[in-house]
Amino acid sequence: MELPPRPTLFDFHGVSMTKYFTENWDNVQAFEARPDDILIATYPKAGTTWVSHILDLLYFGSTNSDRQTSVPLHERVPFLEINIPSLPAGKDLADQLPTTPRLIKTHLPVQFVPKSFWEQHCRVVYVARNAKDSAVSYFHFGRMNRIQPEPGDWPSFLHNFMEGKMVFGSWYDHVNGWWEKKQTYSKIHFMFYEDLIKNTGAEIEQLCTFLGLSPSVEEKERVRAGVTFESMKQNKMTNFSTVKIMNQDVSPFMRKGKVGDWKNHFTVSQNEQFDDDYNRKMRNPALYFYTD
Ligand code: PPS
Repeated sequence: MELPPRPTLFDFHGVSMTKYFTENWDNVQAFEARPDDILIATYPKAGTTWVSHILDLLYFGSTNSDRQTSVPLHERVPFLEINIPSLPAGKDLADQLPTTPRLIKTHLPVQFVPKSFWEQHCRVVYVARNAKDSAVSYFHFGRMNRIQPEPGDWPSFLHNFMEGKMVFGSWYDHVNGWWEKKQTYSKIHFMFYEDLIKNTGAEIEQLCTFLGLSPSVEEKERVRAGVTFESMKQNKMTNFSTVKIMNQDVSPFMRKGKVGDWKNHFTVSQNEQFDDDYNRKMRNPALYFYTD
């Protein structure tokens, strides 16, 4: 496969985007969701892959072992809006999913989600991660992933993050937008990466309640053991090692998987500026993130 060129950002209906997520726009918007589809929505680097794997194991882990050993997670849980030359479009993969339910990933801000998901009252699992660790993870992802714009150096990347000049736009708008949606649309389960790190088992329990699943104790334990950072890092079906556009020698996809790695990247002055800006943009005390 010929590697695609790195894209540039442009303003797309008020959100920074690249051609790899906008060129199939009309088809994506026309996606026909089914009532039992489950949408996994996140700002990039919030734990999408982790939660996708948890859901895939909860639904299909005990019934179909070939799926777990030979189908990469990004095919089991297609990325709806992705459209890269010489690879199948995410929308087509989603259309062709043979499973019930269909698990579908998106990074779209809430206002861009195809309307059929709301019309069909689909369940949505939204995962949020604190802004500082999200920025750090996104920076390293930009270094290793050819379909991201050139990330530049860390200070300029952080500046752009604060300005919302990232693929899928502003972290602040994304998280606030989905949080507001949750106030009026009851079928959103809003999760935090930091809670998953702190108590994976309890988070899996809550997911099961939201999804109406009642796995046995043994099944839940199997899921928990299969989704640890180390296990997903070793697992070729979840570590993206089969994906050519990512150069894992530059930075592995399963990089650190920690809360607080931002402390190894932010200078004292960057942290102060970030906090000032953050406090202006994130005024809702109910939406609180742990950063340690
Ligand atoms: S993407 O490309 O937007 O879909 O990335 P996403 O999957 O949302 O986020 C990648 C970060 O999640 C970490 N990760 C995990 N952390 C802990 N445990 C598990 N099991 C796990 N799986 C993925 C991954 O390491 C990325 O974070 P960083 O901080 O870069 O390590």
